[in-house]
Amino acid sequence: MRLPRLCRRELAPRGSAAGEGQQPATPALAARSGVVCIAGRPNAGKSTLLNHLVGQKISIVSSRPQTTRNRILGILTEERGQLLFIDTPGIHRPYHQMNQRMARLVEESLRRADLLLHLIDVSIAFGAGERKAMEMVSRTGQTAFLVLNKIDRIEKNLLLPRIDLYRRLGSYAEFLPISARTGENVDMLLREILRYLPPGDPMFSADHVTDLPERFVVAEFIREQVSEQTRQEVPHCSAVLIDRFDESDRDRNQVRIAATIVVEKESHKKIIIGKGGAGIKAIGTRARREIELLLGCSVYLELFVKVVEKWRDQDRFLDTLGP
Ligand SMILES: Nc1nc2c(ncn2[C@@H]2O[C@H](COP(=O)(O)OP(=O)(O)OP(=O)(O)O)[C@@H](O)[C@H]2O)c(=O)[nH]1
Ligand SMILES: [Mg+2]
Repeated sequence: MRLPRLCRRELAPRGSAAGEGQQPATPALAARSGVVCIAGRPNAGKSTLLNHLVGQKISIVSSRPQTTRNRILGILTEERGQLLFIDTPGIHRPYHQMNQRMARLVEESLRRADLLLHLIDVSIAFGAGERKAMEMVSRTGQTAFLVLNKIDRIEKNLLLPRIDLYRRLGSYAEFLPISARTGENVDMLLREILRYLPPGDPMFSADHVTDLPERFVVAEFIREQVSEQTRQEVPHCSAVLIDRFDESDRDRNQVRIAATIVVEKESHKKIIIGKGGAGIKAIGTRARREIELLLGCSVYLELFVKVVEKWRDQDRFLDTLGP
């Protein structure tokens, strides 16, 4: 059996902050190493932060909440050490079996990490959901930072009262305001993380950016576009299955992919396909662009839509979705 190809660090420049176009440095002697889990409410910006930290898009981002459904490892290798960042699903009340699995995965990822980053969206008011997330983080007994994200969206004078509130309610080792989108203060966050981690050897070679197979990330990139192009419950009720991943022409710079977008109702299928197929065409065009950047070659992408009623409560179906 051929092992699935893993996503590698993108070495070609991407024309943005991500992808520096250089070989990552090998960690120096006595460099730091550890697992840092990023957790928090849905939509707090966890995946945006992970991508920014590793300098490459590996975790999907969407303006709709509850986007991430798996544990997404992002590896940062530099002279100061190798950090393994774990992006997790947003902490929310789980109704479906799928969401219960997600909640268990968050608990487990929190327990196994060396350091926790509890990320909050500072532009929204503190509420019961955030309190639950705090409780979940503090139950682990692990060292945790409170990372106040989206500072680009608020007046700076609102920051101190928020920090005070969290200082009174929780026990965090550090309070760090950042913007994962603009990158403001992310370097400072990284410096603080390194200060808290022990010296250790790298666990992955310097060109690894994640442990996820390309196929999985491709399915995620398609799901990201479903999430961005549809509304209300459709993003939550959609999954993507890769039917074909044909790499036989990869040396000629082409990969052929066929994938099925699974939804729960006929009405969702109609929304995804859109008027005269315009919806699925937009999803396909945008997803293809992202996949081409990921794989570094041209991609022929075929998309299908299928209804599987109540798939979110079917264990056997859920088993087919992981990386
Ligand atoms: N203005 C602003 N928007 C941000 C920032 N960080 C993330 N966002 C936006 O917030 C939305 C959610 O970001 P994600 O990274 O998908 O959030 P998440 O915490 O991973 O969400 P789930 O996977 O659903 O738990 C997206 O529209 C991001 O572009 C930030 O620092 N500033
Ligand atoms: Mg996410």
